[in-house]
Amino acid sequence: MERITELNRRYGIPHQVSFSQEPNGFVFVDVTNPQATARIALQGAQIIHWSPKGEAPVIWLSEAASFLPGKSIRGGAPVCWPWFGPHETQRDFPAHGFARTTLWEISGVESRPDGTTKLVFHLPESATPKNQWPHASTLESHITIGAHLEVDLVTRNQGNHPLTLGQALHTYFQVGDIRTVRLHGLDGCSYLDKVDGGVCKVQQGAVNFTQETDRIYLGTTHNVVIEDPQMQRQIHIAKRGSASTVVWNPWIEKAAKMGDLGENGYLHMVCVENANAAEDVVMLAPETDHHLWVRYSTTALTST
Ligand code: TA6
Repeated sequence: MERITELNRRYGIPHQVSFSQEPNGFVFVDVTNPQATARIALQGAQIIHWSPKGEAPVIWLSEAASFLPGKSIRGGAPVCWPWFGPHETQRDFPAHGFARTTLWEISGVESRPDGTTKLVFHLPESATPKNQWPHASTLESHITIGAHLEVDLVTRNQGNHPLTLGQALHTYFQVGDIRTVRLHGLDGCSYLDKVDGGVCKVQQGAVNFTQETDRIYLGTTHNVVIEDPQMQRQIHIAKRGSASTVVWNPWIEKAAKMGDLGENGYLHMVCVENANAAEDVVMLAPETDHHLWVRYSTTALTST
C-alpha cells in the first residue's frame, strides 16, 4: 500500500488526480476535472474510461473485462506496440505486442490552465522483453483529459539501426447499437478484409455493420467520424502519424467465443483504431522519434 501512498504523494492532485490499487495489485489513476472524468490502468497506460462532463462514456469497457496482471483488458484504448496483430515470424509472441500487458510508470502529471489534465506514462526499459524486442528504444504516452481526449504515443529510436514499428491505439468506442452505427470518412479507401482471407477491397460509402467486421484500411491518414443515431452523437477521430485505420466488431459468434465481451457487449462497441499496420508499418531511423497522435471529441447528432 505504501506504493500507492508514494504515487499519490508525488503525482496526486487533490480532487483531480488520485491513485488506487485493487487487492490483486492492479493500479488505477482516476482523473476528475471540470471538463471530464477518466480512469487509466497503469498496466499498458490503458485508458479504460473517458466521459466528457454530462456525457455518457465515450470509451467502452466490457462488463466482463478482467484486470489480471499480464492479461490484456477487454475494452478501453489498448496500446498495441511494437507490432500490430500476430508477430510476423514468432507465433508465440503476444498478439499486438507486449506494451499493453506490461506495467508502465507515470512520469508526470499536470493540471493545465485550460482546465485539462495531462499525464505522461513511460514503458520502463527494464520491463521490455529483450527476446521480443532487442532494440534500444523508449515509449511514452502523453494523455490529455478534457472535453477532448488526446493521446500522443511517442517512440524514440535510441539505437544505431532503423526500427520497423507496427502500432495502434486499439480504442473501443461505446455506441448505442452497432447495427445502426455508420463510420464516415473511408469511402473509396482500400482495405484488407481479414474476415475474407485478407483480400484487398475498396470501401463503398460509409462503413456499416451487419456481420463480423475486421478491416485494415491502408494509406488512410485522414480523420473519420462515428455516427451513432441511438446515442444521438458523433464521435470525431482526428489523427497524425497514423497511415492505417483498423475497424473491428466481432459480432455474435466471435464475441461468444471470446467470452469477455459480456452479454451482447458486441452491440455496444466498435473499434476504430489509429494504427500503422501491414504495409503501413513505420521505418524509424536511428535517433529519431515517431508520434502517433489522436484526438477524440463528440458532437450532438441532430436528428434530421
Ligand atoms: O484490431 C482488430 C483485431 O486485430 C482483431 O483481429 C481481434 O483479434 C482484435 O484485434 C482483438 O484482439 P485481442 O488480442 O485484444 O483479443
